[in-house]
Amino acid sequence: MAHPTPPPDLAAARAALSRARSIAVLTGAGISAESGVPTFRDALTGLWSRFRPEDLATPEAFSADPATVWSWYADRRARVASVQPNAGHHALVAMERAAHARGAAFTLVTQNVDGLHQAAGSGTVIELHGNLRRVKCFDRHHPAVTWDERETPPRCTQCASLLRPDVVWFGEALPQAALDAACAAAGAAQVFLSIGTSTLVEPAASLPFAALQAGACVIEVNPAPTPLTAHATWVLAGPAAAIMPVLAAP
Ligand code: BJW
Repeated sequence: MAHPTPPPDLAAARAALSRARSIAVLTGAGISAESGVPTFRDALTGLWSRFRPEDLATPEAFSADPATVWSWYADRRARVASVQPNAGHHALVAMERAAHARGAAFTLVTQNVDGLHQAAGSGTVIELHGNLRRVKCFDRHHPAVTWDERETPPRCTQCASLLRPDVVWFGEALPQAALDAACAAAGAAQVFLSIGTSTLVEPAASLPFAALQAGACVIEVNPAPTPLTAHATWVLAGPAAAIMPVLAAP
């Protein structure tokens, strides 16, 4: 039986990806939704529909109530430890391998803190907002490898400061090397793929616009519109786990 004709944006996006000599990808929470990791801003299921970010995802919140913030992140850490990458993550691994096989540059930038791109087998992953699986101390950023789960929060063995998740909270600077690499990739990309992000949180939200300004074609994969949608070259409206395998298929 013949394959159905793909919709025009999908066919055009596939063709652009297959020709591009440099591809940059930005992912957000939506790519992990089908792995069972909640997004932040989806109306019914997003974390921020139940919790206030200023109570949990700021350094001020941690200083005011470290036990609550530590426990909330400990729950999330336990949850991501039990989930698996989905077809969207795996499609990006295939896309990276295909790009490298034909000598094209491929840069994967993620806002996600769940480590699922690495679990799927993606090569270099630029993490803009840290990683939930890592822990560091609040005062001096000493990394912690083991800690006592009975303490909420435990203390740093080097300086006795409280331990916190190694993620980027509102008002905190992103890791400079990661941000520099992401900006460079956006500026050099011929095709920029924005997947599963609301395109609301800066500075990550500016990356697809920087790519557009530098002359890239921008593909958005998202079931809902975002501030990028009206500007994207091609919009693929739907869940990443369904669209990405089609986009990455040889
Ligand atoms: C699917 C799907 C499916 C669903 N398939 N898709 C300029 C202007 C205005 C404000 C600012 C600005 N510059 C800085 C700011 C302030 C702030 C900011 O951006 N605020 C805005 C919200 C107004 N930014 C910051 O504070 C940043 N820091 C900073 O700029 O510092 C400057 C500084 C410099 C020097 C010294 C000191 C400071 C830091 C931002 C940190 C963000 N942190 C979080 C929490 C991480 C830890 C944790 O996990 O708890 O990062 S917030 C949260 O949002 C998380 C995410 O990475 C981030 C982005 O969210 P994302 O991934 O887009 O998820 P959602 O839920 O928003 O969207 C999901 C999307 O998926 C939706 O569109 C769905 O439709 C879609 N979807 N199912 C595909 N199956």
